[in-house]
Amino acid sequence: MKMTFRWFGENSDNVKLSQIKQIPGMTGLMGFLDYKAAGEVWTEEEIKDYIDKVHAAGLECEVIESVNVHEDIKMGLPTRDKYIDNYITTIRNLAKYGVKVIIYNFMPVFDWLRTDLAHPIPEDGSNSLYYDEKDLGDMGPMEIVKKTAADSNGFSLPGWEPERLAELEKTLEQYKGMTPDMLRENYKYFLDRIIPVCEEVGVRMACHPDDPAWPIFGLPRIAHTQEQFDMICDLHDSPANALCICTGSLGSNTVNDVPSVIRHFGERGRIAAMHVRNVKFLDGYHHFREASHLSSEGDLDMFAIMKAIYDTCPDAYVRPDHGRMIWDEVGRPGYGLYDRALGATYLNGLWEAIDKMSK
Ligand code: CS2
Ligand code: MN
Repeated sequence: MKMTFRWFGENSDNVKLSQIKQIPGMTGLMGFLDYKAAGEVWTEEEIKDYIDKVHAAGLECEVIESVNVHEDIKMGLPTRDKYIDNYITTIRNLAKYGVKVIIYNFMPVFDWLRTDLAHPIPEDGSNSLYYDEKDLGDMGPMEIVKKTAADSNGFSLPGWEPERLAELEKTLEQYKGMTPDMLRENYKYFLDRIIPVCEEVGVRMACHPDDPAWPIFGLPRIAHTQEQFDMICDLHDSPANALCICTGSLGSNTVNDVPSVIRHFGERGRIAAMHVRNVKFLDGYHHFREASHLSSEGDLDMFAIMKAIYDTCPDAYVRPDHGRMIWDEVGRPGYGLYDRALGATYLNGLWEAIDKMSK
């Protein structure tokens, strides 16, 4: 297991590399060039610049997250080949600088979605990301996008890039009538082209689950249950066609038994990376908030999760995922320093205990 941290780059993060380096047991980053639009090539120069800074801070950068897939690829439009060519160039460029895993998702239009980015947690005075399907029903896609942008403390959030959302109405219209099978077919076309390149250059693609783990706004979504991930693995059978199991995303839906999903794919050698965080279910249908990482503060069993990783995919890269906003920090919602650092330390503690008890 390598414990890592998400960092958005010098100009886009309130957290400094020197601070990340001081978190006990932190080996490196899940890096991200947050200014790149989906479909653009990540140039060698940009990658080198980012990774050199990370190395200079004494951290590794073997994982890159959110090389976003252009909507034309997901929709299977004739223009997709150009964007797949670009994606392949990015994979090759990242491999040259030592990147071994690329985390991405195949969700139409939206990345993760919440109805409130700073929902007060009355028990301790902190706040966290929050979702209530009821509020979403009142809002509709355009409003949720505007609200998310307005509430993000001036940061652009991953998956919510302005360029991508400018054409929202048109894109939503284009997806009408697309079934999950059609989306899977487009996904296969993409994988069939990129995975042989990944095998050649030693990179593993890691698909992140739909978040929340159910369809939204009538869009097809195909990555939120074990059965669906089995289908994704079968689309192109290769260890390079791998997964990033995000416990909070999958765990938002009570049908998913997260430790058992980890064991299933870990045993099959398909887990390249893990996002580990906790969620707390609230009253009512599709209603939850994010919790601190500790098991007792939410509804996921973090010991069982870390044990499943230890037993079936001990080499996976792990990072704490979203944290609460605590200690008056002002930052990117979900991506402050303090609660994620506490999360990393707690997960490292679980790992140490599991490791010592296994010997
Ligand atoms: C991340 C996702 O913030 C998050 O929830 O886990 O944005 C993730 O980076 C993407 O889905 C991967 O492309
Ligand atoms: Mn995640």
